Amino acid sequence: DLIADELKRIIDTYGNEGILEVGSTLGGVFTLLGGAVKPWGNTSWGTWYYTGDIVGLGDGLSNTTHNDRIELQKSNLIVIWGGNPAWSAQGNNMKYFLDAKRAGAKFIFIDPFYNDSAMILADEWFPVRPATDHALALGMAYTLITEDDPANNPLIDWDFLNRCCIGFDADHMPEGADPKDNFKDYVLGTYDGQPKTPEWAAEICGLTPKQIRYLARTIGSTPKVSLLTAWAPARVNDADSWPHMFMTLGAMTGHIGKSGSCTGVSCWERSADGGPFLIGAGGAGNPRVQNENAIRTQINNGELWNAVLTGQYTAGYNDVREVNIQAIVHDGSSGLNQKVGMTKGIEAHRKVEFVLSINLFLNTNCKYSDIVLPATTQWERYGYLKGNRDHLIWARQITEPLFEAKDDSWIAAELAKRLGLDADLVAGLPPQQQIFNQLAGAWVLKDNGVDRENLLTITAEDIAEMGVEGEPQEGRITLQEFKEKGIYVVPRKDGDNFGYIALKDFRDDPEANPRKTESGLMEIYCPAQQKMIHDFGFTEVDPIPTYNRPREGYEDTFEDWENKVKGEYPFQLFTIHYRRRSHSIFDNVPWLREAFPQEFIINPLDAEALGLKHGDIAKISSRHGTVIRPVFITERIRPGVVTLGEGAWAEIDEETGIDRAGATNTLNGAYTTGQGHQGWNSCNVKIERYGGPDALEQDYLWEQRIPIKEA
Ligand SMILES: Nc1nc2c(c(=O)[nH]1)N[C@H]1C(S)=C(S)[C@@H](COP(=O)(O)OP(=O)(O)OC[C@H]3O[C@@H](n4cnc5c(=O)[nH]c(N)nc54)[C@H](O)[C@@H]3O)O[C@H]1N2
Ligand SMILES: Nc1nc2c(c(=O)[nH]1)N[C@H]1C(S)=C(S)[C@@H](COP(=O)(O)OP(=O)(O)OC[C@H]3O[C@@H](n4cnc5c(=O)[nH]c(N)nc54)[C@H](O)[C@@H]3O)O[C@H]1N2
Ligand SMILES: [Mo]
Repeated sequence: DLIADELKRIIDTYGNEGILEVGSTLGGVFTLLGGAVKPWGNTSWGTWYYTGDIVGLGDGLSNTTHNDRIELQKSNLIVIWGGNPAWSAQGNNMKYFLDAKRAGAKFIFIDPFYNDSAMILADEWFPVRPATDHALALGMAYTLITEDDPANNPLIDWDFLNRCCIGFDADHMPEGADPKDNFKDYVLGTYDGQPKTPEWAAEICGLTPKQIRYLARTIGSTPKVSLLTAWAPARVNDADSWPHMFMTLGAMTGHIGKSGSCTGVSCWERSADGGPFLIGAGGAGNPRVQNENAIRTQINNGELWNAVLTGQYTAGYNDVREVNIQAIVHDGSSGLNQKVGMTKGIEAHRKVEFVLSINLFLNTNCKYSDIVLPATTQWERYGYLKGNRDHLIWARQITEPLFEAKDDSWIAAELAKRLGLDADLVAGLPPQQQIFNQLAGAWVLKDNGVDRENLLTITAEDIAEMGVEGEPQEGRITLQEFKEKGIYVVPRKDGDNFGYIALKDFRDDPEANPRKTESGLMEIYCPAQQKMIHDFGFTEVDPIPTYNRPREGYEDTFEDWENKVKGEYPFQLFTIHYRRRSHSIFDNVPWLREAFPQEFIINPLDAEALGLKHGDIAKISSRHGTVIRPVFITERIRPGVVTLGEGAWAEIDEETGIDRAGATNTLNGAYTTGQGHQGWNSCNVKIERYGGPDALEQDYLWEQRIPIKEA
């Protein structure tokens, strides 16, 4: 009743633009109510989101243009450029990398941190500075161009560049473009007077010129290379041209579309295994909730909290609009903790008239809410289906709902009733029916690799037992077997019909199998990308992948970059996805806190200079906020660079404003750049000694956020 009254009041007073919905479990309610303001902008993929596709590398498969896990075993060399599958892959995809290692592949890691994946796989580690990968790649491109000798030392795949790409050199520019604007002349510095030599790149990226040449020569001369990156290097301010650069490097070295060779993103559920899915669940079958008259206002994540505070946001190029947000609804979100600029975010939450959170736990936004509703966890619900390329998992309920927790659908329906909306439509089908529909629709590819068959045989008794409506059907395994095992894995072997060599059709015959670009080719010169970035209205890029100096990258650690005078924030922070939790989820679990401390990782040289000993408490400040955390000293991180796992639950001291928990978005500032992604791995900080180990109690000993201590 309280929530319904408050939402009504806000809409009556300020209109639908008075409500900001960060999350989606009440999506149907807001749609029927006439809409709410939504945040926009990619999180996970960084700049791969739009850029990978528009330049012609991405293929709609979540930008995963890498080969499948069996092809991976045929590579001579696997480059993991900013990726840590041991911590962040969904599932045991490290096994696929280990299979490749056992089959003889050599591994190179390009990462500021010698991560756990590198510890297991790496033959060589190149500790690049964060947010400088583009400069490194340009230095490599220079080496390839100047050292390539088709007869005696072939490093560049001219056949691929000439047949499959436009824009590499003056002879391959699209009609109407100035031939001087080609990539090769940019790298050589023909017209801008700045050759992008390994020496030029070294100054920015921190590898030596010798290392940069070695990387170029090795990748250029090795026959079969999987050139893989995860999303982290693209979650950097102003990195819109990075995917373009990565594609260009792959195209130059020709590691695209061949057995054992590929260039693409290998991350999360797609780590080490590219290609279309071989198995999948059916749809839940819920009716669509639609309302043509609902408002469509969207505000970019980078200026979301600022828009709440100032009443202005960017809607496109030269298009600043007014908005008056007076309610924030976190329906299944950790948006306050997880979006850039949390310090301003907290101010914004305090400024508005009403904040509601619906969550499984009392996370950060709950703390700054007027009303919190406890939702059931996945363990208290009927279950769900989830998978990856060759797995499907059926997770089933393990407990009845605890205490007062209610399903999101129940909450939405109860609210809808009070707002005079169609509660049944908003709630969707009963949970059993939704799961049944997904099971009945589950499919798996037949051995011929083309046709689908039902995954499950379902009997009339199964249907009666689930208490749902449906028809019996024939499939590969019985419902009972799937229920017992909880998982089905598509069997794989070399030579089966499920193998995947990304972009092979394109390489073999680009005319018959064009990319989805204007030219149908890979566009090293890409006007469409330039226009798209321009139209977002934040920053600009060139049609070729030129280097853009990122805000709060390495260069910004200097007050005077030309004369190399260090500034107030001399260190670079990147915020790794941490093994203790999934983003902010489970950060409250004391066992996990004890097992995987929220430590600030720093190199011994830096620690010594700062007078920090292992376990001391460091005070880390950026232009946007301050945290304190124990230090972990290790040579596994390069000097000048520090990391802190993202996702800790902020614990801001009301008096000092210091965050004791080390929530990284206390430090990450909000910027709007390029395509409106968030640049979490570009952040400048200063570091001071705060005290000895006793200056801050270990977080696993802290009192938990449990509001109801007794039943
Ligand atoms: N500094 C920094 N920040 C980052 C990143 C980074 O690298 N560095 N990474 C970013 C990335 S890639 C991502 S994807 C985002 C993730 O950002 P979020 O998705 O906001 O983060 P989560 O912590 O996963 O929050 C999900 C919330 O939903 C709740 N929840 C889960 N299931 C349900 C449900 O069924 N019903 C309801 N009502 N609630 C539910 C969980 O308890 C949790 O509080 O974080 C981003 N933030
Ligand atoms: N345990 C756990 N797993 C997760 C998640 C989680 O929160 N916890 N989140 C999931 C989600 S939503 C996502 S989007 C993925 C993200 O997965 P990734 O994008 O792979 O995420 P990260 O762990 O941030 O970074 C991977 C590696 O990149 C390095 N790195 C960081 N910045 C740079 C850079 O500028 N250049 C280079 N070369 N390397 C850099 C880091 O040191 C790290 O070793 O992880 C998923 N998996
Ligand atoms: Mo993500």
